Amino acid sequence: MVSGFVVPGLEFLVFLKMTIRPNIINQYIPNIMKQNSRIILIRDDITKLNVDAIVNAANRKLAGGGGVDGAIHRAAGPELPEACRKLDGCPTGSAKLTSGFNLPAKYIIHAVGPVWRGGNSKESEILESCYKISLEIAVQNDVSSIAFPNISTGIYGFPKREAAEIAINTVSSFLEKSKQPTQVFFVCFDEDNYKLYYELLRNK
Ligand code: AR6
Repeated sequence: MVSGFVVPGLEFLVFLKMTIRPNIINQYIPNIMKQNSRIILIRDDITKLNVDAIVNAANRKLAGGGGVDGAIHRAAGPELPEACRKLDGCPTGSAKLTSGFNLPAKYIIHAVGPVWRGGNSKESEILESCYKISLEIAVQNDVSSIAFPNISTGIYGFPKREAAEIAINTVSSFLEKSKQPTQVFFVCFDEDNYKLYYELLRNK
């Protein structure tokens, strides 16, 4: 946990913490909020969050896998692969919606990020598209609160700083133009990503 940054509205953050993950109140308090409190940075396991939708870092077959995809499939239960099969895959840079099944979240938005191939294969545009299309799907489905993992920064090897900048800029631009979603959580699992997001959001 990074400390020493004064955040306005701490009481609200504690309330928020209880709302999104009621079982573990004291483990952390989300500690950065931006864009009039609509962007919130937390370090947690995305499968535990009680939000309207969580985003999955999926593959084109929507077949499940390792990383956050594996964690989501384990937590959502056996109905999820069945629902994914019916979607018949998803192009890279796009996203598709399923129910959250056994998750606290109502929906899962499966976004397929780019594999990093050195930076000259439109990786940045494709990653931006993942965030944008996920947000569009959220709006179409009345999702008020959505949580993003750090798409493509694990097994797919996208450089973390560049990915964090793309994620933050894309979400910020979207929120400037759209009243929904009202809350966007950036959920970091590893320390590197958490520190990067913290630094980028604090300086924004
Ligand atoms: N909650 C939140 N974030 C997590 C969790 C979790 N429970 N577990 C890992 N992360 P990755 P990718 C973070 O590899 O790079 C799969 O096999 C992790 O720290 O999950 O987009 C798919 O099927 C990292 O920052 O996704 C695809 O084939 C971030 O999630 C492929 O991996 C993304 O890492 C997708 O690779």
